[in-house]
Amino acid sequence: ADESAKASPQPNPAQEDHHMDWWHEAKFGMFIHWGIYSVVGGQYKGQDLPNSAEWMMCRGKVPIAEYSKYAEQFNPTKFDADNFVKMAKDAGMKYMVITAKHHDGFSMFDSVWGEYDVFDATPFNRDIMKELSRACNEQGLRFGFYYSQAQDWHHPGGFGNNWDKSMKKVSSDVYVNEKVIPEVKQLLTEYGPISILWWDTPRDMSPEAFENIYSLSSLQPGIITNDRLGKDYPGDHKTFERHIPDRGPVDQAWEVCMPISGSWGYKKGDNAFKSTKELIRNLADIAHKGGNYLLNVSPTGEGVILPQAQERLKEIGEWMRTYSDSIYGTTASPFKKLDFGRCTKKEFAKGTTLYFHVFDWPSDGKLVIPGLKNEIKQAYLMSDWKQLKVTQDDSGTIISVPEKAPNAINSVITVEVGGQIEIEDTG
Ligand code: H79
Repeated sequence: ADESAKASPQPNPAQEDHHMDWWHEAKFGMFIHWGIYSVVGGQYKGQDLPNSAEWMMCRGKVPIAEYSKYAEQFNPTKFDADNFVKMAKDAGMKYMVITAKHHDGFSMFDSVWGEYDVFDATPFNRDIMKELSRACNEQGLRFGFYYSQAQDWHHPGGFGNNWDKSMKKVSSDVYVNEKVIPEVKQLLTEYGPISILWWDTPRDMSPEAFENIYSLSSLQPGIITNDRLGKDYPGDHKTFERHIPDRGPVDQAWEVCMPISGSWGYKKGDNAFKSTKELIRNLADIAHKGGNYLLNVSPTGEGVILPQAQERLKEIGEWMRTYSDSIYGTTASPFKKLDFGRCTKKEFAKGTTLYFHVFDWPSDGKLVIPGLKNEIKQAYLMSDWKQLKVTQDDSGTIISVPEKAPNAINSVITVEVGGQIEIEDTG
């Protein structure tokens, strides 16, 4: 008799929620911050403003009338939606989330609300969201919108602008009813399949406003939302911004978003690009902890993703071409801490596959897996499928590895074990 079949209750597939399956499988996405702020790259009146460049309107206390004029300079003639999507795909990313409207209130699509958008107010005269949505669909990448639902420094009912005294404030309900609702409705009905709605920076609004905004997500069945609409709206996943938590939450889905450089929006002279090594290890670290990685790039006012970013995406893609099986569809490490690196896993009916992400290759040719009690079926280098010798004793499992690391950043060793994972706590 099959004991395991008796022990676990049979799930009813009809009752199971599968809408996040693709997202968990995906693990890695591209975030894009792009707006009319990208024209000046974080500078105002010739001065570098501190912090992230998409905040320049606020940091510079730029009057609305003056800021709006940047639209006249927004003409990203070098933009090619197919190319953006290809870059993401080649890096191994499975989804894209882009700023449809950031806090500055400028819509990067042909907005139903008015003329303050990329189609009507710029010489570019194209609907960037539509082009990217189409390109993602054609190339098989999931597509989603970032939308700043509370902060809007342009609308008199939006939150955040306390510097432009010429503005006659109206209630946030007016703002929500005449701008947020129609725009989000438009984004969810006229732009093809939308997989993600990524809210940002919640503020107190009326319960009706929250409910009306929230209910829009039903326009795209299965859409995934983050936890930043409001405190009573946990969404489908938790968002961590700019930092990786020490330990991922175990009872909910979560994502780390992070700019590839120092700023979300394009910032002139930003040299804080993270190294390819840091980025690949971040991806492994986040997967080890059970989360997703949403990595941001910042197109310029001309529509170019900087060579520094392109180079890193390409290098991540090269690593992914060999090692992506150790990322896609994996779940969190059963090991709390591994001195040499990280671990991800996949569970199957007959056993478990562990992927050891080795950051520090052992100089003595012995990779020690502390406390692993399972019978090892096989172990091999993911780079060339070369079988590795395994011995097991009281200290745990020891895998004999070649002298030289196959990959200087992260070499993955695949270990197939029988049954469920059993680890003796080695402290
Ligand atoms: O879109 C990106 C940020 O612009 C947005 N979220 C990510 C995804 C964001 N909005 N607010 N915050 C993040 C947190 C606010 C940080 C602040 Fe500041 C610190 C606001 C004022 C001081 C950063 C530093 C922005 C201006 C100075």
